[in-house]
Amino acid sequence: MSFFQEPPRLGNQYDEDVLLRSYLERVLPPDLKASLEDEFRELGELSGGYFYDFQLRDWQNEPVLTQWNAWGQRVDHIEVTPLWKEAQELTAKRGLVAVAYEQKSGDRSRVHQFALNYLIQPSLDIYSCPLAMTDGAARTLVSLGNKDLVERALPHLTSRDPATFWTSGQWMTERTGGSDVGLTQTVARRDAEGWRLYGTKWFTSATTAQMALALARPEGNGEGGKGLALFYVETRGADGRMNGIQINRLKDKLGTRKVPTAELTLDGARAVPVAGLTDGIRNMASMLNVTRTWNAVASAWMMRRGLALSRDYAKRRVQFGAPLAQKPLHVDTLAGLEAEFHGGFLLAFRAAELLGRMEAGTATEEELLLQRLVTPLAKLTLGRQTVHVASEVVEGFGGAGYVEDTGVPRLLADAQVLSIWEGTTNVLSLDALRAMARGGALEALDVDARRRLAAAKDAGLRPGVVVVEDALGKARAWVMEAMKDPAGVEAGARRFAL
Ligand code: MFK
Ligand code: FAD
Repeated sequence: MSFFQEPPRLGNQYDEDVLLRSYLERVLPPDLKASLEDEFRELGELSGGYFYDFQLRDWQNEPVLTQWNAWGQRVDHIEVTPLWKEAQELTAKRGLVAVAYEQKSGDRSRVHQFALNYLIQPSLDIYSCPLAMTDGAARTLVSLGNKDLVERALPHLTSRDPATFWTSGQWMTERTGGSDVGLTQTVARRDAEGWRLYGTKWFTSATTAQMALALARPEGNGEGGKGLALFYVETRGADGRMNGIQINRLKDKLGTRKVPTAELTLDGARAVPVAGLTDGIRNMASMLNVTRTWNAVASAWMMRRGLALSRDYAKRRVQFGAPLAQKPLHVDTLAGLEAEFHGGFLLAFRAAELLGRMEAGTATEEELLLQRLVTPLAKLTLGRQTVHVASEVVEGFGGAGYVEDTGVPRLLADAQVLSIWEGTTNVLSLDALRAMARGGALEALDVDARRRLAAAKDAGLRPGVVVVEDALGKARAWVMEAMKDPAGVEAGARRFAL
């Protein structure tokens, strides 16, 4: 009889995730955890069942841009994939953004929100991209305290009703630079009715968003990031026509192919300054803080999905007389990846915890310093880890891992973006140095690490403690050396951060 290999299958992604459940047990008060358990289990079921099957069926669909209608009018309509349409409904109904703003889980609201997203997003084809930016925009409007814009946009960004829910874009990168955003060439001009933007935005993901926060230079302002201002833009007018915005094309990308990432021309787009007419980059920082935390947690959920598929496949694939799950070397390979994923998961959720405490106003001074440093460290570390883990996952499936309709290659192609967008590894390593330069952050990290090491020692986890102590010792030695040679600091920033 012919042989056919059974594909990998997923069960309930909450019940099967020992790490997530033990983590939530540790960080959520028992009553809160009990009250959220049904929600987690339902999303775990959808993620391993309905949406995973949908994702496999939907794999060939991609967003389509229609620039003109039959009568020659510019329409710039993007049709997203069927799965993305359902993801939008689900997001609103399950409060995948809203949970962080409702604050029903107090200073654990971010842990609650990110646990929900961690469970469901691996099956939603990077719909997390618009959600991260939506969340970042909501936080930025709240932080900068523009009352009119908060009243106008926040109810939409945090809505639980699919009919009124909005997503937001984040328009920073231009042809001149995505790292050095201070080179931005888009200008803002004031006329009798207000401000209008003129320029090109070179990478705008989730271009179906109803609004965006955009950087532009008010005419007459100086150069650099200080001369930029942060603007609020609604993408369409009340008549449904584009607001002085043209979508030139969708990018043809290595991965994230379900995400419509466009090049835009802004030709008189109406815009409203969010907070004054300078310091746009500083004002964008709370958005970056949120989206980089999403990026770190997204890296964790991508690693987890790859490993869940690999573990299941190892039970089904027989080579040399036994399932791979019984071959010591294959088991050892998966165990190494699992350990890497566990470390990454805990770092990403640490960033989420700190963000939640900062937003709820319960963070100590030490935690505020930690939050500023841990966010870039988590984003950059997990971004690199995920590429490595995804590559091993592909190899662990052998040739099937290289064949698109198994769904496995997509994991690697999508993982590669995590170290590029929201600031590359190098740029975030330099950001971590900047965070430390303010003083106190490295000390806060050291104190936090020592406290955790002491607890680990008490729990009898000696081998792990030795490894971490060694890494901390190296980091301290690097700082001492770096202080003697400031020129070497920049060159070594990435090694230090990782
Ligand atoms: C799946 C989940 C993920 C979803 C992803 C969504 C899709 C992807 C969308 C994108 O990729 S959006 C584009 C993301 N772009 C970046 O992340 C830009 C990367 N470049 C940097 O981060 C540069 O470091 C930066 C542009 C900030 C450098 O510009 P400057 O002009 O040299 O800024 P400078 O002087 O370092 O900082 C200006 C101010 O901002 C300073 O404050 P002051 O004016 O008070 O001195 C900084 O302290 C502050 N600042 C900068 N970075 C900060 C920050 N504050 C807090 N946190 C930070 N990270
Ligand atoms: P560059 O800045 O040219 O960087 C090239 C290399 O130089 C990198 O390896 C970088 O690490 C390195 N480098 C840069 N500066 C330094 C330095 N000082 N020291 C050492 N090394 C350095 N942007 C948006 O604004 N909105 C979006 O919605 C958006 N969506 C995106 C979606 C996708 C799929 C992708 C791939 C990108 C998206 N981006 C978006 C853009 C993204 O944020 C930028 O591509 C990224 O920040 C890097 O900028 P760059 O492409 O100009 O690369």
